[in-house]
Amino acid sequence: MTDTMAVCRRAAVLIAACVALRAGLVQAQPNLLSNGDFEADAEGVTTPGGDFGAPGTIVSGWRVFSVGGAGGQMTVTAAAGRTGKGLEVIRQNASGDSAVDLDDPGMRVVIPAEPRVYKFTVDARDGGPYGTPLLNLGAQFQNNAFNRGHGFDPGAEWQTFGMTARSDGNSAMSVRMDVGGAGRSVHLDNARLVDATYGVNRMINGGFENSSTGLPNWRFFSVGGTAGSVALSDDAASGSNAALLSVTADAGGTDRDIGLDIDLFRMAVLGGEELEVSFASKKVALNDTRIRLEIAGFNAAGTYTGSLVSLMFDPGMDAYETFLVNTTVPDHVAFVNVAFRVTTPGGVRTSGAYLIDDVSVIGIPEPVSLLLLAAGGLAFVKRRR
Ligand SMILES: [Ca+2]
Ligand SMILES: [Ca+2]
Ligand SMILES: [Ca+2]
Repeated sequence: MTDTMAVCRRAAVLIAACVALRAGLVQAQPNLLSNGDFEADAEGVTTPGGDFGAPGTIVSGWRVFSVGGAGGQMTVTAAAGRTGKGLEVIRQNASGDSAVDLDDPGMRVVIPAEPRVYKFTVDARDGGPYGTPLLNLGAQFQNNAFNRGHGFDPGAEWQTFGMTARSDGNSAMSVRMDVGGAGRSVHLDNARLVDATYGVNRMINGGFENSSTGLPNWRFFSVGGTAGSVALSDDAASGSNAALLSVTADAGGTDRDIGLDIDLFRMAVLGGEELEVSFASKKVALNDTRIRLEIAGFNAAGTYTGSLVSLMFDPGMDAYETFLVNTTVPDHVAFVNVAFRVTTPGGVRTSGAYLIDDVSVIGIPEPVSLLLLAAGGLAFVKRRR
């Protein structure tokens, strides 16, 4: 065998390893939270009343606390469970602070000491004596500048809410759930924190399956005199639901704009990384239109820095088509918005309607790091023999 052939054969083995690794990466990541499903403790376990701080001692795997007269109470109960038991969180007063979190030296999740992306999701519904207009989800880091939080309004039915965050390069992080002010309560279950740096869809509710009544983690916007709507449709590319974006009028003032995006819940990204973006779409209205995917970049301070992707697609009316785009994140970009708008073939926004489903944004390793990972994987296999 010539040297060239040997090199090629080795390269072929590595490429095969890369393909296998890539397939492996797109599998579910392990939940980094212990007792995220709240099944570890007995039915009826509850906090003591008054001020308390209980890292890992009342609700396994979590710190539950109430300070400054907040009147917090957390109870493990099947009544609060989506599957099995869940956690009921009540807060009586606006004063002080009360939450379920991991922000204690003995509780934080150990993570690699390098910038990575994490995805935190939880199932929630209004419950207990009050319900709540606000469920706060947060990610907490040693460098507070990296802390991130988003507010959601749970309804009567279970929905899955979530967020992404960039880690600060330190080796531990916390997540937090609370209900803010006075006279509020929520039922929580299936809290999940995964490393979403590679091979994990970072979109929260990208398949529109997180709710049977609405589109949590999305925003429909219509400003400047435009008119339209977004609704769940059961004409889905996969699962039970898709989003139906209808634009009935795109005329009005100079500030007009209309579409579907995640601007309130921008996705965490890493400068320099490569993203694979895909979505499925089907045209609904008869007129000759396009659907435009726009990925807008923002720096760590939240300032818009330019567009990463602005492309028009032309799916047919008979069946869903899936579109795939790769993009490299500029170094200064820390968050992105993902937006869909309806345009003419010439790119001018116009009336029209599209079904959208299976929106996915996945970080993919660069070929070099993929090769290193594959080589590391092979070395690991060798060592275990
Ligand atoms: Ca459970
Ligand atoms: Ca509510
Ligand atoms: Ca779906």
